[in-house]
Amino acid sequence: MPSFHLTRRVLSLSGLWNFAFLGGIDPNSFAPEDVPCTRKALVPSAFDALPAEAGKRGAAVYRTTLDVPPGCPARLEFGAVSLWSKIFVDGVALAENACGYAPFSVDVPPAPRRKRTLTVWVDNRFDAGRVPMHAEYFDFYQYGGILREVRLHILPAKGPWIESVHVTPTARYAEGEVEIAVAFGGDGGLAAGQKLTLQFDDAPPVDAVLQSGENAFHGNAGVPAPRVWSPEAPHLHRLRVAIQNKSGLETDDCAVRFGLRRIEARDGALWLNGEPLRLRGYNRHEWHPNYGPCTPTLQMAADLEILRDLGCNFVRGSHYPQDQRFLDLCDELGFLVWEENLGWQPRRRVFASPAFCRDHTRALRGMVEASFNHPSVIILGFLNEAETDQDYVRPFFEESVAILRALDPSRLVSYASRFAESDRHFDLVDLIAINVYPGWYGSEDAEEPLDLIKPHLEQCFASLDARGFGGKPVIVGEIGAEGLYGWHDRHNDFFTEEHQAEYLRLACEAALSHPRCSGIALWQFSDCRTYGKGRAIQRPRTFNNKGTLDEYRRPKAAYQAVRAAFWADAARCKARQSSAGGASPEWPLARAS
Ligand code: ADA
Repeated sequence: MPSFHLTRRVLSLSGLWNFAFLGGIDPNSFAPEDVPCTRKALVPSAFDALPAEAGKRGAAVYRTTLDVPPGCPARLEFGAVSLWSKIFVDGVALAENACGYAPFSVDVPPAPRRKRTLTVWVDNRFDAGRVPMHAEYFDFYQYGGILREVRLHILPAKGPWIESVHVTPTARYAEGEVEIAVAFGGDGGLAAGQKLTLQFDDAPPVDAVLQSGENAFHGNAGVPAPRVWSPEAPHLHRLRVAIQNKSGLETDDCAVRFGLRRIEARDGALWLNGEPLRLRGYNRHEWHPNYGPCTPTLQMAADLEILRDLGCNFVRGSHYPQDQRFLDLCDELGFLVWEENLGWQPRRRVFASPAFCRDHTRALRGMVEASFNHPSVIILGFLNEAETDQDYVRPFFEESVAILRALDPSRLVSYASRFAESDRHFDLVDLIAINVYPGWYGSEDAEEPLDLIKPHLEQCFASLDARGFGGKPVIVGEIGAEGLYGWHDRHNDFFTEEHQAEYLRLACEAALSHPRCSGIALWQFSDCRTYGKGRAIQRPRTFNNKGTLDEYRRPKAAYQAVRAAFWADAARCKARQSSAGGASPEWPLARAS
């Protein structure tokens, strides 16, 4: 959950803003306050998902008024602005951002007046120099606009304020032990006479022990009446942190929600709270034809209800940082999430761009910071399907893994690879994720393409063991085939619902019966828009039609096939676990590397 506050004033800026779509102009050739914004646009929304600008690319301007008490600093918290954006307050450029899905924040310096003008330049044109993290060859449509909520934080005129609160369950999470890290912003640390209080749930607040002047607090604490978080019982706790002045008045506060749980990768398996874990789920794009990437919370909740009905406990948030509302729902409903940074089959020339490396790191940091306290997020990923069969990606991958581990050592790090048998960097990750499409891509010469699925998966698992990765858990990060909703044909050939259903049935069977498989994320939950350019031949309707549901969430024939496979697997895992006393799984078989 984004932080919540009782003392600090935090305003959601959701609503109608003044707006202008300018098309193909160079945003740097205009002073933002000179642009007349004669229309209104809803924030958050994607302007090019709505009828007037559907499918258009170009620059747009959003403008609104901020109400900031004179002399107070403020902070703007942007959930996501896509693709490129530049933020101005009172005509002064304060920040630029070039990762369309990553959260970021902008500090607004104090001013003597109350009314301030916020102008956001947005540009959804592809430009390898300016927005190297985005490209038109991706297999999902990238929209423009202020895609997620914007919040305005009013900060205390005289610091310090609470910059962040991180709660990490320790190895003694079941007894309620957590590690707390609070960072202060503003003038540095607490002034003489100020103190920091910590309050779990409805327990009385306690004083944190720290020296005045220290600009951070770090310590372990015990959650009173602790309850463990799990998919079956997703209990959440709350920590509220406040700064009090010497008269006992609160000058700032910040509350976060967290869960007591522990995720581990060891002995070739995944373990949640000390029990073997099998992941069953889907890759999901945040997308709906009516709203583009700005789906209403109701749709997110409906999607999770469908996933639950399908027997899933897992969502891979492909291929970008997730909307905080979605993660909140996953926390509350008990779903496990792989969250990843934006990246889609980046090639060599992309890695050569210093701007790409800078933006990728920024986005990685923004993602980890925003999601730090979500118990649902168990895996942090980056760069889907880079050329990891090559050595040139190594320094970048080493650095990204190191950044993730430094920011958050409590979660597993991974990337999805399309080189199951020739990937050169699996040694870097905690969990191996292989994306495979046997019997779909490259099956032109096969007599019976569906017969390729099982042997291919077996070969991938065997090759991983043979290359010394037997000690690492493996999941199938993607597998799937297209099926066009409503398309039936006596031949049951490619693109029919029946072919897709059989494909997914065989894929689930082959993966979930394999002793080395810790889970599967099918490609994909629901159909989504992609680009015609270059891909139109493979992508009827210019949609990626590998959804088990179509874009309106109407189930295809594959729905029942997956549902049967997932529920049967859940029952099998449960039976095995209880016969093994929960501690020693028959699957996945731990193999020495
Ligand atoms: C890839 C990719 C997905 C999607 C899928 C497909 O491996 O990661 O985003 O494009 O294949 O449908 O081909």
